[in-house]
Amino acid sequence: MIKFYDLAAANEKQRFSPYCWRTHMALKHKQLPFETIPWRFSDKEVIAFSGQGLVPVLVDGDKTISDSWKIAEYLDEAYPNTPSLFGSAEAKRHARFIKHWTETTLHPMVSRMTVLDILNELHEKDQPYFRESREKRFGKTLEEVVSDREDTRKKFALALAPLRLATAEEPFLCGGTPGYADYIVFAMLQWARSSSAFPVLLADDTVNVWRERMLGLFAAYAASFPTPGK
Ligand SMILES: N[C@@H](CCC(=O)N[C@@H](CS)C(=O)NCC(=O)O)C(=O)O
Repeated sequence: MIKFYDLAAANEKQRFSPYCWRTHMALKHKQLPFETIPWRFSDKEVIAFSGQGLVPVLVDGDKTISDSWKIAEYLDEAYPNTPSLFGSAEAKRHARFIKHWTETTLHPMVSRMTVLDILNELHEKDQPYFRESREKRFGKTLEEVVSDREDTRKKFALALAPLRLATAEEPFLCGGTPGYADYIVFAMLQWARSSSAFPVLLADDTVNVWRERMLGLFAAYAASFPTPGK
């Protein structure tokens, strides 16, 4: 059976990596049975066999694949008879644009709203590494990073305009049914939902309608995972 190493909080069932959430959704979309192996930041040696230090890492028989985009490509190539993640070559290029938009514009804002909450959800063995590496990245303390998160949320709402407009026109970014572009953006919101009680979306934002649609996919798969305090 396919296995993948998936970032876990102190609560082993709480999974919060935006990249791993892409892989969760991709595997459900491909209708493939799989198991996840909970992994923590300090378990670097456990995934050393993959030749790098980030999750997700997918193991399918004798194949090991790291990087969420490469995993999605692998799944479509290795399992052509289940629903395609990308669809056409053109659609795949559009998904690539969505990936870049998500990682360069949206991820930094979510991080600036939730990074201190993430720290508090982590297993204690991960906390010193997380604080040190993220404070180095931001050049300030995590408390300082989140101090203006109300303002960040306003900027985030503006940045989400393309998603808001597209999902008002059609149920999913990929049209009538979801595809990998949807999973990329949804995984970013699932990262926030799984690691922080701070509502990164305002209650009246219509992006919530699409998010709920995504949470309901595959027998409410993503909704079934624990969130902070639950
Ligand atoms: N480009 C990679 C990025 C994966 C990545 O950054 N994963 C994070 C978890 S969200 C990680 O493993 N971080 C380990 C660390 O920071 O030490 C992908 O798309 O899979």
